[in-house]
Amino acid sequence: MDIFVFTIFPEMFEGPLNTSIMQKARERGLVSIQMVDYRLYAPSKHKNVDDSPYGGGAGMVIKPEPVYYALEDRLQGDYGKVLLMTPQGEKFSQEMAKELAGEERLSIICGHYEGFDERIRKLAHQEVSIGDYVLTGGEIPAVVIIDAVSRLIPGVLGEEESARFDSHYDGLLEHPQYTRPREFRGMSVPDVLLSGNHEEIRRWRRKESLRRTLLRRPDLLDRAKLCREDEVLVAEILNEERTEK
Ligand code: 6GU
Repeated sequence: MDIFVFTIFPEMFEGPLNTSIMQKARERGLVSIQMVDYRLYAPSKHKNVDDSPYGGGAGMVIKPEPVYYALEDRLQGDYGKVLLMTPQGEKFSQEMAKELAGEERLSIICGHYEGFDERIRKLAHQEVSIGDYVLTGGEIPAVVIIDAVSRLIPGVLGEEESARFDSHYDGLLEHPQYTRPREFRGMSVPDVLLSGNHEEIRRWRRKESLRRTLLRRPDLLDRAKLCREDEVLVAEILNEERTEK
């Protein structure tokens, strides 16, 4: 996949996209990511990318020319899927990440501090937000999207890791995990995990996954597909949680 990021702060991408799994994915040629500083395309000699709003008022607005010129110059007519990062966009989700992972090229436009001139929106196929809070710019949201999409590209995660997520991402939260030591500061690993009984371990994990989801994210449980065994486990959990209190 080819990703182009249009930003006036390309340095904000350096750490996250040159570390760990993202770095490996880029080195292996599974994802190509290019940052384009659209300030270089500003028409004035002072290279300003923003200006005050027509009609007056506080704040600044990102001018259309730098963004249009940057995309025209760097994308050579192949824009791919164009995303505009804005708190007014559609909320990013795992489902959206899956859709975007099927694209050959993504072009991501980021603003900073200020709003976009409305004509910039015409370039975008989709406006995207990462959640209901306000950040200083679209750069961190763009990193979030690039990370979430890249790990779905075949080969980016190891075989084992992707299989783990495939089987686990059925809309439930993960069950508790333990590693050595068996006891630490009076906190011990549940006996069932040391039993060697694979069927019991599977059932325990499923149950604790359901318990965590029920207690922390009941909204997810409404959408998850539960089998007959799950319904039995949920009934057990509700009993246990009732008698706990
Ligand atoms: Cl995409 N941009 C900004 N500035 N704030 C946000 C956001 C985007 N998504 C959530 N908050």
